[in-house]
Amino acid sequence: MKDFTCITVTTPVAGVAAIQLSRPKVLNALNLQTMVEIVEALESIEQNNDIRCVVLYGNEKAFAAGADIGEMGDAGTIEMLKRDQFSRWEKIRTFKKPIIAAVSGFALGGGCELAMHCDMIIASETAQFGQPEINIGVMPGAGGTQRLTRAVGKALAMEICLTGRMINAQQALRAGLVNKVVPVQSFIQEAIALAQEIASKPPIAVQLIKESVLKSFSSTLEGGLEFERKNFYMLFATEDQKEGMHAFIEKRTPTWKGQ
Ligand code: DAK
Repeated sequence: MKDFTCITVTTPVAGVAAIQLSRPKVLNALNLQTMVEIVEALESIEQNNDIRCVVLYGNEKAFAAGADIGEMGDAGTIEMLKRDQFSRWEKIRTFKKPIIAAVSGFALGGGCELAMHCDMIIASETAQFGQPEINIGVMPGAGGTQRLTRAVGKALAMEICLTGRMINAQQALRAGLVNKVVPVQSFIQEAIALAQEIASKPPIAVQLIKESVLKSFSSTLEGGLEFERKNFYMLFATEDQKEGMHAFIEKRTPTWKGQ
């Protein structure tokens, strides 16, 4: 993996790529370069069959405190449109392999939205989530009003977006925004362990499960059930389905080929 300036990409264990946001001086504020690099890293990971799951994290103090305000303060509508930020976020949304956000400290604005683009969130005890855009005269622009509402419900989403207040890790857990709250010392390891577990599963089934769960956000129940059913039948064309079922019957551990 090439060297980046705003992120660091490693392979902490086989099958797992870890992307660390590395602009600690500005609490990992998401400037344009960071977004470009995240997309570039994900595109490369998507092509790499050895990587099956991704962990995205910042540091203890901040996952990301939002889009880089310094880059936006004087921008006009046309300039914002030309930056084509939405297509970058879109590429994260359509990434095929599971992504787990490991969040400690601030996940605010675009940072909270980035965490919500991920498929699961492991939070440290110090994690704080919020959409404080209201305090700087704007509003969430990368899915905050939509994904947060789906995750935590209308009442809490309204409160978070309209007041700019943050919620802590335990509140986020109760609200269903995060999967688990763990000590600060272990939030990255916990996320990597979860990613490693997923990386050990049959990859085509993993991909279709991710697509099917995400489909539930954009389809009717009927449409989603049909999508799920077709994906289910499709898996019977894979060698991994034969291997998985035969291994069960033969009482042995399956070996997945991703085919
Ligand atoms: N941008 C730039 N710099 C930031 C920053 C940010 N979002 N957040 C923090 N920093 C910088 C601070 O300016 C400070 O820099 P120095 O003064 O040391 O040079 C350094 O990080 C440390 O911050 P503080 O000194 O403020 O640290 P504190 O612990 O006192 O406070 C804080 C932490 C997180 C409460 C505070 O920094 C804060 O309120 N930060 C701003 C949070 C915020 O408003 N976030 C939302 C930004 S708007 C889009 C999609 C999405 C978006 C935009 C477009 N498209 C698809 C087009 C998203 C927009 C946003 O996220």
